[in-house]
Amino acid sequence: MSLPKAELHLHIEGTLEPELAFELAARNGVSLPYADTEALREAYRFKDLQSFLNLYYELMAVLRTEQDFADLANAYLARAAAQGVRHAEIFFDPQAHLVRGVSLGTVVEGLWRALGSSEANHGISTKLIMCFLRDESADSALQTLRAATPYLDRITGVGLDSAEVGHPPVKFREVYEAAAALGLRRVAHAGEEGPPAYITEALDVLGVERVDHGLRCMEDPALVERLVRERIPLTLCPLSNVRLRTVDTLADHPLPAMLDAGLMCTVNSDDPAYFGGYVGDNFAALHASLGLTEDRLRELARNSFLASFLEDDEERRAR
Ligand code: ES4
Ligand code: ZN
Repeated sequence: MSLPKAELHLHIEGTLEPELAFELAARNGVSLPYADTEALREAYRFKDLQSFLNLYYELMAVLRTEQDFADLANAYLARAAAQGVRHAEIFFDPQAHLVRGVSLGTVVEGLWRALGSSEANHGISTKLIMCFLRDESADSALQTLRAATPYLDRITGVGLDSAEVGHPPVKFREVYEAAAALGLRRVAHAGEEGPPAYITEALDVLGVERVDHGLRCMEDPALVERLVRERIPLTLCPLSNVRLRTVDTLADHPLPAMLDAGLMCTVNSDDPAYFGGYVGDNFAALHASLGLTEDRLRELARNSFLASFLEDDEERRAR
């Protein structure tokens, strides 16, 4: 699917393909507990979000240097370009690297080596969104925000990810207030595995402009009505939902019902190396399994630019 589109929900660490993981492991003298890429791919059968996160954090051990992060981002951008992505708002998880002794500077400078030349090399404009791990403390998130001070010119916004249930948005009220005061845009994962109340809380307490996933809003008609009225974009990730067993099959995905309800939906890949495809693959799967028409797919692609953090002039150029 090469419709021009923006990708708004993409964890850069989730673009680590098995081949690159082994290449970086060799380069950095890191040993992986898998014999080869085949054996690693065998581990990609997840029963829920946590079983995925365990592997996601484990494989990050191979990411050590600026060049590793640059190579990771370049590989993503090349694949995304081939699937029609013209703009990407890219999540990264600094705390997952800080605990391994990899500094925020290494991560941001490394990613920037690729992002800084992305328009020229791949025809993709980019923005960076720094995520806090919600299963870590609020204090750790605040320290991470402080550590990002030297890099704020390269960071557009903040997000909230990792294990959702038991870690409600309100836990991060203070850090989101601080982020807003710094002029950062705000998003958060909510309603992926967590209840609709987490979506409401992300809007009311964290002041998010966009909800990542938001799938479970469909359990609360009053919330759906609000999201429609306020035109809050949702960054849906259909193949991710299937792989993490949030929906049984793609044919059961509520996306058509969500569009019918008037929700501002976008389609994204989340962690494409783990979930069976990049954003164009998600579009193609929606067409194949849910019979979404060309018009609907075009609407989704258009929404992705409208829901982006691009300024009007940037958006015109990207489209
Ligand atoms: C994630 Cl699918 C998903 N959900 C929550 N946190 C994440 N981090 C990376 N992928
Ligand atoms: Zn995600």
